Amino acid sequence: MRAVVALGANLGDRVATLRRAVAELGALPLVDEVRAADIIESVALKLDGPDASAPAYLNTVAIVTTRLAPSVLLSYLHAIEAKHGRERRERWGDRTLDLDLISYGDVVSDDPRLLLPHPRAAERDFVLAPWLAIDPHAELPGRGRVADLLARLREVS
Ligand code: PH2
Ligand code: MG
Ligand code: MG
Repeated sequence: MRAVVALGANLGDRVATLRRAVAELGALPLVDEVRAADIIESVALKLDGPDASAPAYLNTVAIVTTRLAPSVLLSYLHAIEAKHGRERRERWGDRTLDLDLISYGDVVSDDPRLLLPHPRAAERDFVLAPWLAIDPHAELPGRGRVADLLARLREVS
């Protein structure tokens, strides 16, 4: 199965953290391959919009080929976040590492413990752009082609 994982960091040694996290994804049991996009920098998006006064994010996206069930993969993502000192204090607060499961095959799920695809992925340039860079044919299940979603996003912004 192909899973798409978005990685973000805006505290600490951001490049080292993202690189290590990609390596840790590749070392998970039942993960066969990980392909990550080049790292990009983006303004922190807060609950009330972009905030240039907050530490900037580095973001990337990894395509993970795995035989792990989505819920198991998600718990591994949380374990990798915890290992990098991730604290959960405020929603969309600054963080050393954030790993979001964006999609898992073409699964669509409204289970609140595991929403698939990720409900805000279609509005996030910093998810769509690196994803498209490593998969020009990418599709967000139920939402259409990533290339079209990104073009629409850039039209309105
Ligand atoms: N993640 C968030 C909130 N805001 N902003 C940027 N630029 N990049 C992120 O990865 C990000 C964010 C919550 O997950
Ligand atoms: Mg996130
Ligand atoms: Mg998250």
